[in-house]
Amino acid sequence: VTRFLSSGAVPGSPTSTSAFSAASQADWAAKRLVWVPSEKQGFESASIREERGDEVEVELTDSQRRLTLSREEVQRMNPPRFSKVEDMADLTCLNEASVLHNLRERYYSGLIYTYSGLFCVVVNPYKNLPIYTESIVEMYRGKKRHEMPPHIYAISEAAYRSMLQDREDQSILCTGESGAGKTENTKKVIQYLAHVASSHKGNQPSLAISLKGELERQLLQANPILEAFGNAKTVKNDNSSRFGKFIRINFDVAGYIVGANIETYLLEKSRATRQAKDERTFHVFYQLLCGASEETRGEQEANEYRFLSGGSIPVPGQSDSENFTQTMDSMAIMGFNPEELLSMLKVISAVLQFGNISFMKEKNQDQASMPDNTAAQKLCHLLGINVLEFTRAILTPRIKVGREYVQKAQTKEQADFAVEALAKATYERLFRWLVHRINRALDRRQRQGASFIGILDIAGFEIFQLNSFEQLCINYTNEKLQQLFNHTMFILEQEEYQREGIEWNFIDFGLDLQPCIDLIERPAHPPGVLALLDEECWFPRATDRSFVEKLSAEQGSHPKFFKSKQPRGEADFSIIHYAGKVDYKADDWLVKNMDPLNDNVASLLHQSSDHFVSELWKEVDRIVGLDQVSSGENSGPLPFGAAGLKTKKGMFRTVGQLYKESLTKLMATLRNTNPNFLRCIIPNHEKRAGKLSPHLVLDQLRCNGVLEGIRICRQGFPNRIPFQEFRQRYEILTPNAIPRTFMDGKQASELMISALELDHNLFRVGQSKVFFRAGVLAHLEEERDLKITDTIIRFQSAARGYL
Ligand code: AOV
Ligand code: MG
Repeated sequence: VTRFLSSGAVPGSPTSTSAFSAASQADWAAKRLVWVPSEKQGFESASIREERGDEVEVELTDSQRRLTLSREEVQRMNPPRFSKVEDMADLTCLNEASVLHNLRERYYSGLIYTYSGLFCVVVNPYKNLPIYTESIVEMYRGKKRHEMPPHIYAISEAAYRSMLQDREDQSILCTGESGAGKTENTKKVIQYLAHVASSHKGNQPSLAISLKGELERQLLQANPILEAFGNAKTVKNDNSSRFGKFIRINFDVAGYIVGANIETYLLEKSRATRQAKDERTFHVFYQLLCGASEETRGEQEANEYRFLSGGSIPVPGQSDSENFTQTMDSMAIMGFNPEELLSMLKVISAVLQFGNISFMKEKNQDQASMPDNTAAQKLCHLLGINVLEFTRAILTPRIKVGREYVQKAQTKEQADFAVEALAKATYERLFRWLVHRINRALDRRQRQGASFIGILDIAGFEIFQLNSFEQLCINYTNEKLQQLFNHTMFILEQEEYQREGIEWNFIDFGLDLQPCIDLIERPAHPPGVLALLDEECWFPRATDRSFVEKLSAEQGSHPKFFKSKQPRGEADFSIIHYAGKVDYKADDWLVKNMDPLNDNVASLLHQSSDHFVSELWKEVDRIVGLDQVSSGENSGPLPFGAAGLKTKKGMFRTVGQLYKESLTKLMATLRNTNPNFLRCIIPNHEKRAGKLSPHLVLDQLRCNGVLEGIRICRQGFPNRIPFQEFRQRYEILTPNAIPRTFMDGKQASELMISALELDHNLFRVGQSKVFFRAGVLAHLEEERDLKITDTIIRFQSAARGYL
């Protein structure tokens, strides 16, 4: 088992690795090995043959082919003793190639976790490794980070200890693209904490078996439930989270769990009604269709529902009917009662039934009609509303014109739109209720927590061919998180330098991201994307097009903004995010931002005879009615022109506003915590174990700031060695510098450094360590190797002569 945790090197310190003989080190030094770019492998190994000014001639190790490259293209290789290092900050040659090489070597040895200075990188293994058992949890319990190989448990442990010791709230932030492993690791954090911080075990020897308390058991069930309702199979991930979440676990002073709370963000509700090819809607729909009794689910099959675009698509290795049982079990453990379960299932069925309502165009008229009301009857039965009232509310809703209400016939398009919007809203409300209900179960204990650990699992940065409003929100979130990351790293670096008394002016790289964040969230002078979108939503006869025009007029000269060259081209505008340029298409943004609903039907639902349904629809005052959007010359289904608004502008919050507010709140919470970052990396897009696509990994390292972190590191003095270790390892290079008598570490190190005649710009001497620029240690290593080989050779010949 430990094979999957450690490479055999002594954890934490590459300098104590003796796996490489002096001879192999010397061999390495003589070859002058470097990494050169390679189409297939990302980088491949080569040795320098000749250097001519800015050019270098190299020979590829594998093919012996010779190449001439510019000096920037070749990256120095680390000495062999740095092979598979657990912390990449220890690498002396800090470059992209070495980082990739190290991650790859470790990955192929089943070592998926690697530190990079202050944060941790994990590469998705796509297979179950035996590293998450309770005995491994026990191994990490109470250990310091450097005492054990890198692991999500080590991060959880560090967060837990630091919460207890420093009385500071903690956060664990998982980022990475779809399928990278954020959700899996989130679950491991909870598993770890539920195990080590349970008040129901361990220190009570009377309990023979380790029984988890009810709270811990419930906490562990929260994820399966949320996944059933909020996850779906996408082309990228068979269990893709279609919402973001922040799980906050509260602890008492003694470190026992006293409760938990879950905050969710931006459920992708459109999935409830439409799915792309080869994708599924939320798992729970299939679970219901496969697992529930006929009585509960009705008699229809998956391919008879229009909202299940692909019919029944199985997920490899998963059984929907078994998962149904598990979901139901989890909800039972969570304390849901049978009525609640049945009510939820009915609402899920209702969402499907919405899709089976179909409208016709009346002859010679624009007006919609509903010739067959079978589906509507089923729907209304499930939702406890009157079918005639429902039909009227859909086909001829009452709309306020001036001071009076009139009935206005709807077109087929309008009726279809209304039904789809209602289905999505119903599902979203069900999801919200579910989260609320889980929170009630987890947070019911009255005891106030002393401190908390928050675990964030959100969608990572997304760049598709064309990107919509959802991607803007996701990328905006990632932009903010990256800013927090850069800022944190900067603060911590700065503190370390200060502690060591080193003069160094660090630049806050968090500031680099501010212009892009402003471009999105700035309220005015000039307004950013979200503010302009809001403004346009209230503007008469506004369209997605007029929004793009205003945005281009206001932000056209912003350095992070690009207006599309062709006005009707593929993209409408582009934003230069920290992770790359993203092309956005503004179709339907006004509708997505306003999220209008047929408020006639909403009021019916609010008055439903079914208590559960009326509870779901109790807040109807925030709805923007369909009547508040009038026809225009737009391409979207419902062009805007906010005529005669019933809902006052001040009361109503747009989707963008709500999102910005919840994000602001989240960031404020995170800023008050000590953040621990986990960067999840997807190794390939085929969901395959044992395959690492180098360019895919490099792209992610670029996006998630690992390489950026290294760039920042390189500006300072990334390698640090305690005085004692420095002297032990390199005194061989300065044989007569230090007197034989006792001397303190700092003084000895200073004498050695002056004997080494290092340029002052290459090092700093702190209070307990020597700090070096990137690459200096590699140089010292080479020198040391030559010296040792030399000594060995002399010793050998001396020995031979002696014989
Ligand atoms: P995500 O959360 O980052 O994607 P997941 O955590 O759902 O990704 O991981 C995707 C799949 O990869 C899982 O269903 C597992 O099969 C596998 N996997 C990930 N991490 C591990 C691991 N440590 N050990 C074994 N298998 C793993 V998304 O929610 O789509 O952004 O939106
Ligand atoms: Mg996920």
